Amino acid sequence: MRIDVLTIFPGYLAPLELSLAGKARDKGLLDIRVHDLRTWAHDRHHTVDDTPYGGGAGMVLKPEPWGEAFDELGIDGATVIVTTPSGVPFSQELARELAGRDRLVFACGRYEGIDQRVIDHARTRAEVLEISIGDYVLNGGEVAALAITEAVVRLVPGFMGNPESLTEESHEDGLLEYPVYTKPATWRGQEVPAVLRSGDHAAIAAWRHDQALRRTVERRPDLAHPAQLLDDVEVRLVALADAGELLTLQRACWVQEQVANPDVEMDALRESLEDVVAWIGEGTVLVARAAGRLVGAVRGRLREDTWDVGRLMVAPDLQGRGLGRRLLSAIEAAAPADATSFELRTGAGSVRNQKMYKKAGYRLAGRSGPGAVRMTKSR
Ligand code: JD8
Repeated sequence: MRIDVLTIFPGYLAPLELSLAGKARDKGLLDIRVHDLRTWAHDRHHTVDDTPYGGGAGMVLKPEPWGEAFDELGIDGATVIVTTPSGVPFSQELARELAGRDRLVFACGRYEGIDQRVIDHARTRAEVLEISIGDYVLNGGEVAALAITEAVVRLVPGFMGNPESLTEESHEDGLLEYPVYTKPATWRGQEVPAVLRSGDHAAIAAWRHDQALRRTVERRPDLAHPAQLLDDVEVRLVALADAGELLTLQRACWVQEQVANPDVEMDALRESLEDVVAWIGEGTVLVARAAGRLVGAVRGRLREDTWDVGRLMVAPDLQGRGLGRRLLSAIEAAAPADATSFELRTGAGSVRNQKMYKKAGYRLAGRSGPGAVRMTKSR
């Protein structure tokens, strides 16, 4: 792979000499060339910037030096990477894609950026990718070019001494890294987790996966597959602050119920936020949260000696994974001593719900108004 970097601060790319890229270069796997853009600014001061058309603060990098640099480097057919805060997010997936390219040309901007015509012109000759390494503002594109280069080069076949290690990494298998330890076994009163010294590889693998999952759900719920979110669910009493999310979840869940039971009038679909605020103050209401998201809820109210279970809801994308059963068990456990039986109502057409309730020991106990059924269970 050949990598050219165009910048007005070539010294910023010096680290490429040192690290992995340096070794790849020695192995002939990589040809990295860093170019000072001022080489193509021919006035006495090698001017590369000027004031912005339309006014405003700062300076803009002039187009001419870039054009000449592109001509001399021959960017035709290459992949030009413009690092910019307005670029597409860089990712391991994009790194894998770029690792398959033969030629990358990094255009590192400074000041307020590069004259847009440079990028539009490059698009007529090469694949151009505008990439950002994160939602924060740097002073130039060099640091991003360094980061992208390291992430890409280490994926180039033949580069990593042990390509195995690539598969187990964060963002490679969708989970964050598990904690790592080395000798000594005890340090400042802290022990290395015993499982890691057990020699039981299955247990070690399970522990590592569990640790990686916990970290991912806690730190990067956006990376966690919805199902994985359920590995870390907290079930607690409702708080007033939950009301808005509860209303939203209720409407999402009862749209499904309405579809399954078209002739049934669904109060839950017609309730306002005020209605929800009112009923979360009655009886017992439990909510389930995973990675800061309200993913389920249920309520219980005492009617004479019956614990009336209702508004059992699980986020549609998380249904069928046992959270409903867990919430049902939790609300039953919360029933006051005077409750001698449990009762709930569901749509006559809600086959999946009825199946889950039957598994939980409920039995059909007749109709409950048009299109709805009652199900009861003795305590
Ligand atoms: C290229 C000029 C500075 C940015 C005015 C501050 C990438 N993730 C990222 N954050 N920032 C950059 C980045 C910043 C750059 C340039 C990349 C060229 N600047 C500008 C706009 C506001 N100054 C980046 N990749």
